[in-house]
Amino acid sequence: MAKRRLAATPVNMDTPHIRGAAPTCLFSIQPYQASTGLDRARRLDSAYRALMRTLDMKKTFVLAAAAVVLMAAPAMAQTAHRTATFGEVSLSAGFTPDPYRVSMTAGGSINGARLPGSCMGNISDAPDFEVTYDAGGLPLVFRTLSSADTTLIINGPDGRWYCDDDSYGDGDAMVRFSRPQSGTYDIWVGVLGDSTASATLEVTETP
Ligand SMILES: [Ca+2]
Repeated sequence: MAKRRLAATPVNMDTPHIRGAAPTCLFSIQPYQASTGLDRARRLDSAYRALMRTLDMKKTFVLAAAAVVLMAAPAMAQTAHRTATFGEVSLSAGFTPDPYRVSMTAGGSINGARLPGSCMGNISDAPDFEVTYDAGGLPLVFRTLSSADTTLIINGPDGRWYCDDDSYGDGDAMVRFSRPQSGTYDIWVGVLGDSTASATLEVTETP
């Protein structure tokens, strides 16, 4: 009679027979779970150590890659992605006030003639200024104002170099983009004769 009741009600947890069986059942499961937990902990620890080793390798690789870039930088010079010394601005077509003016100490110890095209003037490694421009139907013009003989060296959104010496008169430079592209313009204001000079960069859409 008792055997039949047990066999007939195996899923009823309130049945005294099942409650009585529970400790045996738990006893057989607990060591297994403890063992699985330990194994899992060991596996996790092992995986963690492997991950740390991988990260260390990657860190070493990244540091090595960075060292190569640092070594390459002086030879390339004028790397347009470097942070501009005198700041950056985002301008959209029709911006005000126009002209947008930036005061700076122009020039540097690098001869701009090393760049492609007819660039000239002493410049720095990092750009002097960076303009991110959202183009419309207007031209985009960069020009310098200085008592010194200044030049302009610009790396456009197309990656090309645009240079000028005296187009704005009195030794000042001007580069005009009739149909400017949207994107980043990295600008160096060069100096002829001296290594550095006080200068103002003007960004304007007025021809
Ligand atoms: Ca000039």
